[in-house]
Formats: sequence, C-alpha cells, structure tokens
Amino acid sequence: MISDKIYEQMKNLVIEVGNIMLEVDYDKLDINEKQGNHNIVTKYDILIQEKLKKELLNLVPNASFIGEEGDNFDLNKEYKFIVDPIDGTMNFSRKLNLSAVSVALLQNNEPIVGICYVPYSHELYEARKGFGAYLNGKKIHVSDKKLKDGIAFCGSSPYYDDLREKSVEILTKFCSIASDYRRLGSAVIEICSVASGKAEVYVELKIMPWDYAAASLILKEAGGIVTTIDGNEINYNEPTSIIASNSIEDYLKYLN
Ligand code: LIP
Repeated sequence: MISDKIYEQMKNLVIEVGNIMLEVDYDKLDINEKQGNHNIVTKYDILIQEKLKKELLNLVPNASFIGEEGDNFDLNKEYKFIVDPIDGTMNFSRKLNLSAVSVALLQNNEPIVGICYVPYSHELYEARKGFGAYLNGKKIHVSDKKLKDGIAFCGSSPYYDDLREKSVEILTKFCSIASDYRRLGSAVIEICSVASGKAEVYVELKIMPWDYAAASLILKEAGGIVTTIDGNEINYNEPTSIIASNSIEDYLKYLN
C-alpha cells in the first residue's frame, strides 16, 4: 500500500498537469496521426505524460510505467503506473472540453489507486482499493436506476473500422431500452459518470488499459461492476471490450 502523503501528492500532481489543458495555444497543438483511424496525438499529450512519468516515478521509484504515448518500461514490477495523459484527445483538439487525465497505480496487476481529473469542470474523481470512491472529496455511489429509466453511454471504437457496424448494433439495442443514450468521446469521463450516478451503463467494443484502469477502480469502489462484453474479468494488460455499470441489473442480456 502507498502512504497517505504520497497519495495526496499524486492527486495534486494530476490536478496540476490537468490544468495545463486550460492554458493551451490551439494554433500550436502539433497534431500527429497514430496507428488506427482518426487516432491523433498532440504536443500536450506528450508534455503531460513526460511530466507525470518524471514526478510519479519520483513518488514511487520502484514502479514501472505504461503511458498511452509510449516510452513504457519494465512491465513486470510489483507496482505499475498506467497513465492516459489526455483521455479524449480528439475532443481536446477540437476544444470540446470533454477530456481528462487518468492515473492508475497497480499492485500485482490489480488497481489499488485510481485518480481521474476533468479540468474544465474541476472534477477530481479518486479511489483507493477498499476505501470507497470520491468526487471532489465527497463520497460517490452508483445509481439505483434500471436502464429503462436510465442513460446509456455507447462508445463507437472509432480507431477500428471493423468494429463500427457492431458498435451501431449495440447502440441500437441500448437506446431501444434506455430513456436515452449519450456519447462523450472519453471513456474515463463516461465510466466516472456511471460511478457518480449520472448514468447507468457504459459500453464500448475496444479500448486500451490507460482508458479504463483508473476509472474502473473508481466505479468498483462506488458499488458498480466492470467486465468484458462477454462477462469476463478485464485484465489491464491488453485492449479489451468493456461494459461498466451500476450493477442494478444484468446488462449483458441487452447485448444478445
Ligand atoms: C479514447 C477513449 C474513447 C474511445 C476512443 C479512445 P483516447 O481514448 O476515451 O472512449 O472511443 O477510441 O480510446 O485515445 O482519447 O485516450
């Protein structure tokens, strides 16, 4: 386990780097294409990841580090950081103000700390394994609504052409039952919204460990459940399908 002092320092660091997104020169984003359709990186993704890597490894020197923007190393240590410097980079590049910083610390491949910060709304979501989940210091819990009275987040896996049709199928199924659906373009914000009872379920066919590692712990500590769309445990080492919900009902039945 990590000390309260280090945990507080981690939170302050995530807020500090998140606020970099509020001071952006949008004419100088230096956008580059990455592997996959419409998958981009800006100089701010790299700047924020480099700062997080340096400072987090100062706080937990014996940890390994995995970040969306590469430069990962030594994946087999007891402690491991999994970091998304800007989740929702496409939103960020278009000034849609729906992006977040996400930092998870894992011990033996299990998340023990999850910190996600949405700078535009100054929302800090946090959880430590066994200590509950909080939004800006207030304890949060998933809703007790059923889907027929609720909101479903349906992700489109935009980087993978072969998943578009199935994504629309799932969207059609969920919005034929739910009171309505939403698509925010940030898995971190969507999962944390379910954790804080703002929606009932989030589903997407393929996202990366840095998109879900921290937010999934926050959701679990808020009383929710996270699995693959086949109902299997997610494993934080590879891309996965995901369904994250308030666990009020078996949402897997809506996927058939
Ligand atoms: C994004 C996720 C989003 C998903 C995109 C991508 P990124 O993360 O937040 O839900 O649809 O494919 O994975 O790439 O902006 O960090």
